[in-house]
Amino acid sequence: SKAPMKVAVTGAAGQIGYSLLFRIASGEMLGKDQPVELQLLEIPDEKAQKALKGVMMELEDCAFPLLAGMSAHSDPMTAFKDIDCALLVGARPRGPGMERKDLLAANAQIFTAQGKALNAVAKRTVKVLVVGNPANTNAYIAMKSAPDLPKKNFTAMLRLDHNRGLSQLAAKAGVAVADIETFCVWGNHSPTMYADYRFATVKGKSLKDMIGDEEWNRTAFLPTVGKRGAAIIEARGLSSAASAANAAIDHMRDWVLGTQGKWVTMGIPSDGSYGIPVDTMFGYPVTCEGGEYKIVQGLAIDEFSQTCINKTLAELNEEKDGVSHLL
Ligand code: NAX
Repeated sequence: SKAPMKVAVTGAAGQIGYSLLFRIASGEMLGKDQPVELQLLEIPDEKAQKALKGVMMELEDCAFPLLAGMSAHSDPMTAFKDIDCALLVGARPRGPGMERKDLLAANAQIFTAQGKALNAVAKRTVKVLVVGNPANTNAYIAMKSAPDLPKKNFTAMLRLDHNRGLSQLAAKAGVAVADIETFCVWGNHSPTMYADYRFATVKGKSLKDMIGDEEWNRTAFLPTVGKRGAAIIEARGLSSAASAANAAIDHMRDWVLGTQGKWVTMGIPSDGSYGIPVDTMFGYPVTCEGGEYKIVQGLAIDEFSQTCINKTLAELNEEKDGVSHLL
């Protein structure tokens, strides 16, 4: 049987953690034949550590055959030791009256420290997924704080936006989600993201043609996907958790196990493709094979798409400027 893979999860006692850990331990992320060891990080706060212990008790009570071990941590230097994968979920939420720049600064502190710890103790091949918001900028900060690790090891989660888009499209066109190919989301995980179905197909037919209604893209589709997080909070009284955990599983599984040619969306450090400045953590259409992602190249960017891409890029640049003095 395979040697266990070590997976670190931060914010492990939070809402997303509660949906995420059980699925990792059951083999849904790394494969049904792949044992895992969970290295769980929470803030040192007594309540958080106690809640983490409770989650670990429940993990024990599932008797998952693939769960080869688990440990609780309050220091990233021990939590990230020798890990193969990191899911950085824990972040500082926006408190009442907190300004955007305070939020950026609080998170910059967390992701600088975690980037340094990854740099010091993680496996050199570690795959890092940042979920905690602002996800793209937090991933950028962690990458910049880990100069000895390859930049390509750092990614941000755009997959929830991708999956939200797929479901809206499937409903509109009256097709199965699984039949939609070559759809993607560009840019920042925020309402400025650009969900792009110009290239999407269903069984070889253009989804755009099937939908017909050109106005729907601007007036319904983009605003619905962009504001979906807020709509969930409005309905549930809590932010997306199970769907976020599901997207994290999808992202990491596809990165590790491959997409068999299928496009997915990942936030990755730009290599300059599509005119995005190098190192900007940007949502791109990618395919994955052999543990590596590759940007889908050569897509035509029309005027409307360029305007949307410019807008989400401007927001990312602004976030980057907001933290540059802290790096
Ligand atoms: P919760 O507040 O339920 O849980 C977060 C947990 O992280 C808490 O238990 C907290 O103690 C812990 N934490 C905070 N700072 C930490 C640190 N420095 N080290 C370790 N643990 C730390 O939030 P939850 O609903 O689980 O959401 C987590 C993050 O995901 C938030 O930042 C949220 O904004 C973000 N999201 C990102 C999404 C994406 O698509 N990229 C979608 C869902 C979600 O909104």
